[in-house]
Amino acid sequence: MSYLEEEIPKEDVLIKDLDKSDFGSKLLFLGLAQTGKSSIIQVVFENRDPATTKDIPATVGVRRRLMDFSGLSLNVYDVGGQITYLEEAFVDLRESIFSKIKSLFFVVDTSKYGDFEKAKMYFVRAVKNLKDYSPHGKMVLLAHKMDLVPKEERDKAIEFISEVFELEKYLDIKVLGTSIFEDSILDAVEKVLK
Ligand SMILES: Nc1nc2c(ncn2[C@@H]2O[C@H](COP(=O)(O)OP(=O)(O)OP(=O)(O)O)[C@@H](O)[C@H]2O)c(=O)[nH]1
Ligand SMILES: [Mg+2]
Repeated sequence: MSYLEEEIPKEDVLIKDLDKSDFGSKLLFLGLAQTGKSSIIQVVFENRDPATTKDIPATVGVRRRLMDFSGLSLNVYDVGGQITYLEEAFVDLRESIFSKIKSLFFVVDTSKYGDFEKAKMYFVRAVKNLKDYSPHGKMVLLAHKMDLVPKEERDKAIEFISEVFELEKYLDIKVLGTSIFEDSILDAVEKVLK
């Protein structure tokens, strides 16, 4: 029996056995805690009202959701950003998490300059793992929560993030300013999935 014929839980599942994950295009959301990963997933793919995302609990472990979006079947992985879960994803679950990725969204809270260096450590590890396990996977850096940055400072914020993350080293990784309260998040996801 193929995987698709099995009962696939459509709702959120906590990942323990990742072997049977061949369904649709795999997207991976990574980033430090509270940067907005689960909010993005729920607003973009599940039409959640952005104003209600404050109630989303911190993600425990790695969650996977199967969904349809613009005619695509998606297999969306949401890794809890607390250090324990990140380490679990980068070490114990590395191969399962980083294999067969179509798009990796690395999410940074643009308003939290103080966290950039810590985020960068995981960013660099994510780049390496993607290269090792999904060489054709595409990665994008989301300079998220842009609504918290005054409009006239947004270009500067993007420039600063590009410098801190040394994006000149990774010519295929773009940085996109996003917010769940603006069209920018949908535009960014559509651009990456194209
Ligand atoms: N201002 C602003 N807040 C946002 C945005 N996106 C998410 N948030 C808020 O950020 C907080 C954390 O959101 P989550 O989606 O739970 O963050 P997470 O990255 O999934 O966190 P972990 O599961 O702990 O890794 C919530 O209060 C959201 O409402 C955004 O674009 N702008
Ligand atoms: Mg979360």
